[in-house]
Formats: sequence, structure tokens, C-alpha cells
Amino acid sequence: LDTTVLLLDLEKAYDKPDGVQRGLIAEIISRFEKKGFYLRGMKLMDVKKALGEQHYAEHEGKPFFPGLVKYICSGPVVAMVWEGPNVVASGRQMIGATKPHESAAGTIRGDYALTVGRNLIHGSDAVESAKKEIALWFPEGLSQWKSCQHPWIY
Ligand code: FUP
Repeated sequence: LDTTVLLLDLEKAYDKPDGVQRGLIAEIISRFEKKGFYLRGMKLMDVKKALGEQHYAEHEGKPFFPGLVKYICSGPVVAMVWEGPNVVASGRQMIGATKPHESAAGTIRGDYALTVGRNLIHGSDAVESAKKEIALWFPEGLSQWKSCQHPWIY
């Protein structure tokens, strides 16, 4: 079974006077839970600059990199690890395209996000990157209760 790391950003919109936290944690978790994926790890955490830079290391040097790191570090995030068949591919479909205006309705970004700089959620783009991201975001390890997963669900 594959695993994926999702980072749900709870940031306030800088450029909007009504920039309040969006209150979408339960809505987003609910989609993955209802789909049938299995939650292996979850925590609310503050993101230090070094972690933000490491997480987005592939984008270092791009013009949006400093703003992206500032964004991921600017409020608490919910880091989650979900497991299940093809969860990386499914998860990315459920999240939607990077640019919210290109995301299909019915996806998380398509339904709730407006701009690429505030696109609500990160999902690992491959099983290999998920492994690296799990090591980065969950150095303490994941829940060991693998046996809670009932094969008949799938
Ligand atoms: P995704 O995998 O959909 O999160 O997208 P990418 O890994 O390509 O990009 C990571 C983050 O960089 C995006 F979530 C938002 C940010 N980004 C920009 O701000 N501007 C861009 O032109 C591209 C990406």
C-alpha cells in the first residue's frame, strides 16, 4: 500500500481584510476518510523556516520560492499521512491542479481555493517523495497500528 503526506495549510490571507482562518480542516480530512484511506499520522504543527525550505527544496531558485517558504511557515499546518491503494494518484486527483482556476469542480482546490499562492493543501507527487516527506515531517515515526487497517475495506 502506498502512503502520502498531506499538508493542510491554515494560513490567513494576507491581502484580504477578512483574512480569517478558513476552517476547512474537517472538510478536507473528511474527504480522505470517506474515500476509504487509512490515517497513519496527523498533527497540528508550526513550521520552522528550515523545514519549509527543505520541503520545497525542489523549487529553490524559482522566483516564487521565498514567498512559498514564507507562506508555509506563516501559520500552523496539519500534517497527515494517509495510506491506501494508489493514494498518491488518488490524493492528487482529489486535491486538484496546482492552479485553483485549473482545478476541476469537486476537487479540494477547485472547490475552495482561488490562487496558486494559497492553494490550501500539499500532496506528495510520488511514492518516493512521500517516503522522503514522511521522514521530514514525521521524524518520530507513524502510528504502529497497521493491523487496524481492515483489508475488506478495499
Ligand atoms: P503541487 O504539487 O500541486 O503542490 O505543485 P508544485 O509542487 O508544482 O508547486 C508547489 C507549490 O509552489 C504550489 F503549491 C504553489 C507554489 N507555486 C507558486 O506559488 N507559483 C507557481 O508558479 C508554481 C507553484
